[in-house]
Amino acid sequence: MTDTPRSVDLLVVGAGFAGLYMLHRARGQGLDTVVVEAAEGVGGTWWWNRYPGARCDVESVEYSYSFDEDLQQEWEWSERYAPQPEILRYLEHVADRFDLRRDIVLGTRVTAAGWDDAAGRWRITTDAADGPAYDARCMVMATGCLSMPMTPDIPGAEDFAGTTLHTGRWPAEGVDVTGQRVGVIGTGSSGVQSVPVLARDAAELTVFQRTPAYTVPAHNGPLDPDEVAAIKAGYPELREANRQMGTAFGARFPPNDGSALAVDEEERTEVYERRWAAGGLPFLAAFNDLLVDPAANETAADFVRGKVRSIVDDPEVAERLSPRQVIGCKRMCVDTGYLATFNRANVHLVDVAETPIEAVTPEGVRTTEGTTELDVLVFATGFDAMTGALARIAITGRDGRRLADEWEAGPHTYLGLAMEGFPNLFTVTGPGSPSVLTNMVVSIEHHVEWIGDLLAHAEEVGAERIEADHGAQEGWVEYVNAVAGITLFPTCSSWYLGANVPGKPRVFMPLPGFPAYAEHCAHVAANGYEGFTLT
Ligand code: FAD
Ligand code: N01
Repeated sequence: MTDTPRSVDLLVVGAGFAGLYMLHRARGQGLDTVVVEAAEGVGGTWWWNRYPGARCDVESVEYSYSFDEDLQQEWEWSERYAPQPEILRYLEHVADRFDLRRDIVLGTRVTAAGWDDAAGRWRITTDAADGPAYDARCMVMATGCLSMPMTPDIPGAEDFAGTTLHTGRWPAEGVDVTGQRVGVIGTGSSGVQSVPVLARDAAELTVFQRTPAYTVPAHNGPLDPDEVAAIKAGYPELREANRQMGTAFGARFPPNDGSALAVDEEERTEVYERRWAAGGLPFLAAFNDLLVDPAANETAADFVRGKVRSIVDDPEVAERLSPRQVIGCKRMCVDTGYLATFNRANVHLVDVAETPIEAVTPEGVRTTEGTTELDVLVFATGFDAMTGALARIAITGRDGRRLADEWEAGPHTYLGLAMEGFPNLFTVTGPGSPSVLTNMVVSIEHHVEWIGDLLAHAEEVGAERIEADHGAQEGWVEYVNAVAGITLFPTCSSWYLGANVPGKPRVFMPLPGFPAYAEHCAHVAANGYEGFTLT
């Protein structure tokens, strides 16, 4: 670390969708801004997650920035759900197009940030041996909700003689599994996307499943140029509709405003069949009470279990692949041929809820039933979500308050954007905001613009410090808990609740429902940023 810190108006941590746009926006407001990114390239999620089959599950034409009309008109998406390399190319293009790279420091992890109250500045340290430390008037944590991979602590894992991989840290040069015996632990979205692709090349593929996932077909394919032309012609309207979040998700989820229980079984099944045929996450918008009424939810869950039985040839395998938890309670998966993959002779399913993993040995994975010998072991075991990346930075606010202590019993934020005790520090898609329950690009653009407006307002009124009030923050935490409590989300062990991380407090972290959230944020701004103290 060099002795002289680099002094900036704004330091942004992370160069994914959020960090890139924050830099562009802040520069546009005349703020001297630097982005510090741990990866060796821009792109965030799409730089790290290079596993075979990785792609978005919100349609590409919507899972993209709306802030620049020329960009959205000129960029051509190839498929309904773009594959990872294409989304990465898009974000690299954005970095080049808006000349962002000159203010992005790559390969550098922020390790600590401490608020110097006398100076009114953040003092920031990184892991760079020869780079500068930073000091900044403001900080924006664009560190990502799903950027800190989780590998379970399985005895013997370090002794495995073959290749060990995590889907969220897949090597850029790729991995050739041709003729190899591959094991995949985990059947969330990453497992569900990678299994069909790995199965094509591997000699044998064994899937170690603890909880079966609900998965709906993507029906992915090349985009129809006429459809794209129509979307582009109406892009401003489509983006605005998504921002209004009339459908609660920030993407075209044609809503059905009726209850699943208000129609007879025949009509209900017809609705589900239509949604299944259309594919993707809008399946969960088939009726308006699927995420609030257990009986309504069960009708959708039962329909999907019926599909599992119809696709998977072996009835015992189908039974093991049939989820029992509330549908949507864990993030639903969107797949390309996942269930049918289990009809292949080289694919095997091990139910580790029934026969738990005891250890990883040099040869493979040992369950209570025996050892599966492997050449490659893939952990598709997810992330320390929403707070994981923030928790790994030693953040110390006013009066020496440590974020780690403040969040010991679960994250406390105001609007998911700021924390009391931590002046001039903002989070994009932080806990307490809708974030992962939405099309995240819509949420990210909303947050970046809202933070940008707040910084501009502070400048206008001559304020140097912006801090959330204790009462506003605690009221917000209560509100988030109350809204989550109306839904079925907290009813199963999901990463939304932190249940996948040993010792993490079980608190439902995202806020369901964007429309009310966006309205609330607009109201706060219109009332002179009520709930914040500006001095
Ligand atoms: P990220 O893209 O996660 O970027 C955060 C960056 O911060 C990372 O590059 C990380 O290295 C960096 N960072 C973190 N801590 C530090 C530190 N201390 N110092 C320096 N750098 C740091 N969402 C959707 O809405 N639709 C989808 O289809 C979708 N598909 C997904 C597919 C996968 C495989 C995954 C994992 C997630 C997906 N998501 C999807 C969620 C996705 O994370 C967001 O859509 C979006 O990419 C998040 O952008 P971000 O900039 O907020 O965070
Ligand atoms: O991670 P996950 P992910 N032994 O946490 C299992 C986004 N995303 O990377 O459910 C055995 O969902 C765990 O089992 P259980 C999306 O938001 C999107 O797949 O805890 N198994 C589970 O099956 C998504 O939700 C896409 O019982 C163990 C799996 O590992 C989020 O990222 C693609 C285990 C983890 O699933 C995370 O998805 C990829 C153990 N010890 C990601 N520990 C798209 O499609 C964990 N598991 C756009």
